[in-house]
Amino acid sequence: MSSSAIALSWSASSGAASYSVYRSTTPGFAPAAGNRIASGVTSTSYNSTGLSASTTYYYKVTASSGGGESAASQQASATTPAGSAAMAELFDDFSYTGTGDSSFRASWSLRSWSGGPGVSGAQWLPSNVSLVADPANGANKLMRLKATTNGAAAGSSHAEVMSTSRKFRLGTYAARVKFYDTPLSGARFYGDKTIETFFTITDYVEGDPDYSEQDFEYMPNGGWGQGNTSTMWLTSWETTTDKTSSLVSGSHDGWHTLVIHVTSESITYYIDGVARATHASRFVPEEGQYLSFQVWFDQLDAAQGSSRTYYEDADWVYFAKDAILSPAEVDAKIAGFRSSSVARKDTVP
Ligand SMILES: [Ca+2]
Ligand SMILES: [Ca+2]
Repeated sequence: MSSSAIALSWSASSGAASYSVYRSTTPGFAPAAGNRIASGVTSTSYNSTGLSASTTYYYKVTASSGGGESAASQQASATTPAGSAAMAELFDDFSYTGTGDSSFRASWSLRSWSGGPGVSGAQWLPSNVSLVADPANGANKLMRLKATTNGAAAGSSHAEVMSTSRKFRLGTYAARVKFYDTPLSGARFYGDKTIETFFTITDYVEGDPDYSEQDFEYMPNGGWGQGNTSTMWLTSWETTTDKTSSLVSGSHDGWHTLVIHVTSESITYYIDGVARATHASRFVPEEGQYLSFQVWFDQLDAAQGSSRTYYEDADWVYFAKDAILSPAEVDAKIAGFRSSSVARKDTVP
């Protein structure tokens, strides 16, 4: 045990295919999606990371088999020693005056170069990114990305915001993002296959054996073989040719907290505290990645010549290096930054 990690082990349960691990600082807690820190664990041990010093943590483990998830184990607890091992982390509340703000530009780059993905000939415009007041909280700012079209490639533009640093590999990634089914302006045409995203990515080099990507890609108007059905795609890439996708069908219009756990064994995607997909170890990135947001068109309804603008809003983004935080712990982290008036922090080396 260190001041930031506790090693857990338990006895094998007969018939168990895998285990889930739950953590809380509240004794007698009920295991739930929001306090799960691992699922699909096939060994009988787990290293619980991302802990605070001098804190008592409570754990429960469940076994999963073909028949579902077992009742939780007895509660176990341990208290971390005092220590100064601060976890490296990034938090950005997007509290900038505008995208021209030098502190914004130091951390984020706005794409202006053309090319894939998406509709060939569309532009990627820095002016499609702005900082707007949060209608729900006047003290809060949101980063807004827009994609506009008039049905023609030449009349279309996309948006991308990418971290200037490529240093994010193992750990917990999170963002609070608002997806929209209905355009900001103009009519919704289901032939517009719009993609609203939060993702991580290395530099794109065709054939690079260490290329990787972990994506939340929401398509409000369907696409990619899903007809007009709103679909969230959870995709991991290992090289530019090998990928695996998990689909969550249905509208995701509105605010969502998106979390990705990337360990040396697996990648797990959470939407609002619920684990939606776990991808195998070969998809785990070998190199540091960027954090990125995009809104773009994969296809256009070329029969419609009226102007329409699709969009998404990002409230904040967070990363904890080499530490796994449950979605509930991420929420507590964000609340802590805000209560101490931290709008941006980056201690990730
Ligand atoms: Ca890889
Ligand atoms: Ca914010």
